[in-house]
Amino acid sequence: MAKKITTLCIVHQHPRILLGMKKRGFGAGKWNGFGGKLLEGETPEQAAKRELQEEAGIIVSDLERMGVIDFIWPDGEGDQEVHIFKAGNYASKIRESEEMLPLWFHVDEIPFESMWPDDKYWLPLFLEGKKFSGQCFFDESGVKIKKIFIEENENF
Ligand code: 8WW
Repeated sequence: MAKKITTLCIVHQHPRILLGMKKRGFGAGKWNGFGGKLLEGETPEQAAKRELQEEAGIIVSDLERMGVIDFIWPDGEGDQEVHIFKAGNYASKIRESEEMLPLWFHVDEIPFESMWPDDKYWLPLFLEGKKFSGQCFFDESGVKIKKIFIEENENF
């Protein structure tokens, strides 16, 4: 089966970032960026913009592609190639949706204990403006990462 391509977008207005509490579906109960699957014919950037509008009610024009991570699961079913974007300015007003409850966090108070366990490895790179790529291998429970490899890549 082909690996799913998904997106993740975090609004960064230093010293704060916008995250959302996922209210249902995959990753429910975790704080995360906004994103999800690509619709047919969409580029990752187009999908990231659409998901920000659907999930947080905001419109962004400029996205910076910060990294790509392969999430690899034991059964192969949940494998994803996630394209991670940074947004700065946005238009319209942030609103809650059925998927997400958006909230600003100070960069020194990011709720890593309520986030996917890999995020603590790459989010600091993201916040420093460094580009990265990586692979994260999960066990069945999704709690432990068996192995992780993240690297900065100037040629990304
Ligand atoms: N931060 N998976 C993208 C997504 C894909 C499909 C449906 C959302 C992870 C983060 N996000 C995700 S999935 C986000 C909804 C992760 C494993 N570690 N870390």
